[in-house]
Amino acid sequence: MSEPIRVVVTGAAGNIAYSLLFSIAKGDVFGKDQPIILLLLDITPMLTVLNGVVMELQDCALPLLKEIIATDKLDVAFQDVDVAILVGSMPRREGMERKDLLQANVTIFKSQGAALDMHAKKTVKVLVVGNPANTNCLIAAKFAPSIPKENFSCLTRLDHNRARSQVAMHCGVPATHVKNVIIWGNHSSTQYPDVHHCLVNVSGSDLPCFDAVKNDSWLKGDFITMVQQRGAAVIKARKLSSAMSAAKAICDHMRDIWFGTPEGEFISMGVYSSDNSYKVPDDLIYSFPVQIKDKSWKIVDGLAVSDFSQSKMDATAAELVEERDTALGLVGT
Ligand SMILES: NC(=O)c1ccc[n+]([C@@H]2O[C@H](COP(=O)([O-])OP(=O)(O)OC[C@H]3O[C@@H](n4cnc5c(N)ncnc54)[C@H](O)[C@@H]3O)[C@@H](O)[C@H]2O)c1
Ligand SMILES: *[C@@H]1O[C@H](CO)[C@@H](O)[C@H](O)[C@H]1NC(C)=O
Ligand SMILES: *[C@@H]1O[C@H](CO)[C@@H](O)[C@H](O)[C@H]1NC(C)=O
Ligand SMILES: *[C@@H]1O[C@H](CO)[C@@H](O)[C@H](O)[C@H]1NC(C)=O
Ligand SMILES: *[C@@H]1O[C@H](CO)[C@@H](O)[C@H](O)[C@H]1NC(C)=O
Ligand SMILES: CC(=O)N[C@H]1CO[C@H](CO)[C@@H](O)[C@@H]1O
Repeated sequence: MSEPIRVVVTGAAGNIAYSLLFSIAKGDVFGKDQPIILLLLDITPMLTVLNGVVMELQDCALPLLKEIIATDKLDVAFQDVDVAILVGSMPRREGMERKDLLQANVTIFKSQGAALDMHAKKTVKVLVVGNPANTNCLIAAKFAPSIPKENFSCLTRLDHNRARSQVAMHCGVPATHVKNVIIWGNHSSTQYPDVHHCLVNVSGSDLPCFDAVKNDSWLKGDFITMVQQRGAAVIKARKLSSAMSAAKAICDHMRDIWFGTPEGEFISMGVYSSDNSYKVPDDLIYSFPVQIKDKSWKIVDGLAVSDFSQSKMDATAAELVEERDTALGLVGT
């Protein structure tokens, strides 16, 4: 057995973490022979609840889980971590304006970025889930200048999985037979779920998605809005935001960072833009199609982009530019 790795999860007393921690601790992400030390961060008023989560993890009697450290202190939580999954963010309260929420959220990610900079391993892989995920991720990266920006990513894998599953259900095939959907941009209702490069395995051979689905108006209309608004639909039905599916997507995302993406396939994640790929402005965390090998990602280049697609990709980029500039003003850089 190898040395244990140290994995911190923030918002550890919350909804998503309740599903996520079990999957990580039983080996779904880092493999069945990788021992794990879990560091669990939440805010002081949640420590009692967090202690209940710790008891349940102990009661799972899992062989890979070597130690659990629950804390409300950033320096303890981020000490020597190999992986940081930042789930916790500021819950919306009655009467809070959008700007107040953004202020509250970016303040959290500024201090967590600074703590990563001081205490984490320089090779740490940081995944930001808490909303607004793209902008929070950018802020954390900016306040951790000693860690490469490439090591920061934000979650759009849930949107990716939603798109994949909708196409699969439409074609009557398992979700694993649908590959290379793309989520472009912000993790919000302006994201662009793109199936122009998606392939569907129908009776043994890969068909372009449009040929497999045989309903262009659905793919260019209702399919896109359904994926964009799926989060809101889940909240409306469940009175809580997506948690089981978010945890599954976090596991998929981190497993791909750790072990790489399958040959010939790409997945979606929010990563740092720095080479104007697909005309996306630099210095954003923007969701792109990426392939991962040896724990490094690369944006898939050379994909043909129609005018229809480019306009949607530009719109979600514009939203992120605006949010970044507001956020940077709020944290004072
Ligand atoms: N990117 C995505 O695809 C995606 C999907 C679903 C949810 N989300 C977001 O994930 C976040 C968490 O969702 P949830 O359902 O688990 O929420 P939740 O409210 O159940 O849990 C959040 C937890 O974070 C904690 N927290 C708040 N501030 C913190 C801080 N400064 N440090 C550490 N912990 C802190 C809270 O105390 C709480 O226990 C939300 O922002 C949600 O919008 C993102
Ligand atoms: C800040 O986080 C809360 C809780 O996750 C979220 O509801 C809110 O929309 C976020 N703020 C912004 C500006 O997105
Ligand atoms: C970008 O997406 C986030 C959710 O991650 C959302 O809270 C935010 O409002 C969006 N940005 C803008 C400027 O609308
Ligand atoms: C498609 O799926 C079948 C199993 O149903 C598998 O045998 C085949 O190899 C797959 N084809 C491709 C191109 O992935
Ligand atoms: C295509 O999808 C739309 C929904 O977007 C549906 O109303 C229509 O019946 C579908 N057409 C065919 C031929 O299945
Ligand atoms: C995912 C990723 O980009 N990881 C990189 C993090 O930084 C180290 C250097 O500190 C690189 O070796 C990794 O490839």
